[in-house]
Amino acid sequence: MDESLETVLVEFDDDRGVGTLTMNRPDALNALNGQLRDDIVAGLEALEEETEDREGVALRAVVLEGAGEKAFCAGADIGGFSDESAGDSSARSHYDVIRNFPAPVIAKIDGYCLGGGLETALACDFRLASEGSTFGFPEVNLGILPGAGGVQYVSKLAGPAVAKELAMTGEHISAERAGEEGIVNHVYADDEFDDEVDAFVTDLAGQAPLAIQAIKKSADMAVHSGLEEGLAYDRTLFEGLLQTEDHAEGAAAFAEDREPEFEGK
Ligand code: CO8
Repeated sequence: MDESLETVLVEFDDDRGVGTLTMNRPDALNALNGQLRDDIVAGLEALEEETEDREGVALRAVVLEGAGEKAFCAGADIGGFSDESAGDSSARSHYDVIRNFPAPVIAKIDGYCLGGGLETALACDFRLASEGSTFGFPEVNLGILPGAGGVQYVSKLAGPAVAKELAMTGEHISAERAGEEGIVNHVYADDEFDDEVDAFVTDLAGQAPLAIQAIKKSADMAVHSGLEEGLAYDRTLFEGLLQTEDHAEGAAAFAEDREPEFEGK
């Protein structure tokens, strides 16, 4: 599969079951206009459609990246977001679609990751950054706050003091600092970035897919539930996974001292 939407390139790697969406407005540092937001949703739907008729879980992970050398995404398109946001409230937001997507979504961040771009990365399951990347919430300079939950997310990941510092000053922070604060999972040297991300994604895509889906749900549940409710939810997920062929395969592979081959069944 190799599909081009107006502002997003969509690829699917059959061997690993890995989809890649490339936000493709490099001249505007991949700023989010309405078209790009719609195309991210359409790209994720296209990956699901491409893989849904295959047996088991064929789509194991999705990488979201930005085209060009300078940015993952420089936030909402400043030229148009005041007009667009008003009429847009009933559309499924790309943030929600990423959050609820069954396969894990990995933000591959190489360059500026600002405003709505950082919120897009925060909606993903993982954030992997090159060391030259920078992060920030410049919304305050426009007299607004991050409108898609950025302060909430950073408060949970790094604490309210860091969230306030980022959102109230509008200053950019380095990838190293973002890593120290837990806003990104890993920071890699620029010249090793592609290989390291590839290795991370390949490992993730090789894990038992139904377990990965359940873990995504469990971790997201933990963010908005009490412990008792979360533990009960995990027990239900666990009992379901015990019945899967992937679990039988994992146990057999362990007993036979070989690598498991998971099919998502
Ligand atoms: N929107 C539109 N165009 C942009 C954006 C943007 N956010 N960022 C950069 N560009 C364009 C520039 O206008 C420029 O275009 P051109 O070449 O035609 O002049 C091109 O990208 C390259 O940018 P620069 O020349 O400025 O590159 P620099 O390396 O000098 O600077 C920066 C890079 C620091 C990233 C700088 O471009 C900048 O500060 N950009 C604005 C960043 C910003 O403020 N983003 C936040 C926007 S607000 C937001 O995201 C709110 C989300 C709320 C969601 C609400 C939903 C309802």
